[in-house]
Amino acid sequence: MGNRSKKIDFNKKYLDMKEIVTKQKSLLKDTEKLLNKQIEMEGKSSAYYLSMASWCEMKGYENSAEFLYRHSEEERMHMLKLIRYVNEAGGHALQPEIIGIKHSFETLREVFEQVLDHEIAVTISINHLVDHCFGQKDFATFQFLQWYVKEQREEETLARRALELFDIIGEGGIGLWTIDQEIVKLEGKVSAAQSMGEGK
Ligand code: OFO
Repeated sequence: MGNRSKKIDFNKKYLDMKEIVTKQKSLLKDTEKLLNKQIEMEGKSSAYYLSMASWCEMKGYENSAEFLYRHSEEERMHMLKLIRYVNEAGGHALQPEIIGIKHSFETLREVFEQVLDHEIAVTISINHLVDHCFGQKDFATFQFLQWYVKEQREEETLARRALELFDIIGEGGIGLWTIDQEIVKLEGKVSAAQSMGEGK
């Protein structure tokens, strides 16, 4: 057999194989749809935090800006992780269209109030997805999502701690400057506290 016909033979086998794999697709349509909605939500989180980071940087809140730039990157990673999972499970992950991102904020406190509101909305969405997968006996996706359940617990706590700083320190005098200094230290403290709670 010449090289060319070997190549054709291989291509044919590969196409047949793809068909077999597609028939064995494990993801239900409803689950795929919900996962795509979650992809959109993570993409929006990334864009929200990027916009907030830029506002903070422009206003001179450098540490808050760093904190939010980093979180924007993390949310993008959450989105990519979901995209790869959906495609590996035989579905089609869709690049979300992101519009309507807010660019201006009244105060630094408003930024962190919105971070907390947004993280609570993400947790509700993840819980709904987990509940759906359990109901459908899709235990593979259920297990995959446990990472997000844990991540949300940490992110919600982090957002709460950030907001508490405004009440504890106060915004008058050098208060805002101090809050901006303290915000970056929170991450280490929250993850250490959670590791201790998990007995690590
Ligand atoms: Fe904090 O949103 Fe991702 O998971």
